[in-house]
Amino acid sequence: GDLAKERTLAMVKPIISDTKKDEIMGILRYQGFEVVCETTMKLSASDIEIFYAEHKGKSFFPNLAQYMGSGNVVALCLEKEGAIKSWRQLLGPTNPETAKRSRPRSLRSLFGLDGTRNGTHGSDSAVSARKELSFWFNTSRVDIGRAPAGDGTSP
Ligand code: DGI
Repeated sequence: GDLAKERTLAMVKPIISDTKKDEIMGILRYQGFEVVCETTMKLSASDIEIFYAEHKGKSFFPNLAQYMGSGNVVALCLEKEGAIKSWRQLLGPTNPETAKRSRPRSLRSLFGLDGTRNGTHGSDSAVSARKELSFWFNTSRVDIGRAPAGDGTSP
């Protein structure tokens, strides 16, 4: 294809991680995503405040934090041409109820439980993919790509 290979951060969130992980791995491989690396961890409250820092203080944050700390999270570094946008498309809308109506075959439609417990995650941009991959993985071992110009990390 014409698109550059990209890496993005995916998560299979609690509850779903115990029951639907293998099914989701099958779907993502069928859709052409390569799993570069994978780890499973139960996040602490402070981990969740770091990962979801942009949402701290919002009305839904307590529910989000409770859910994300309620069990294992599977984190995946996925690679594909145009991976960031492609994975967001496979996820579907943030709210599973919306996803069921507009994108019935999306992962959040198929596996999400409600607006908080939507089951799966994907980075929404190249900047957040770098940030989120570096949260989960040792960046001296996992190539997370070049820093976009102007974020202060380029030479
Ligand atoms: O990038 P997304 O996960 O699609 O969405 P986001 O970054 O805006 O929000 C992060 C997570 O927080 C989302 O996956 C589910 C939860 N969330 C977002 N907006 C709401 C919400 N949960 C509830 N209950 N209500 C919301 O409005």
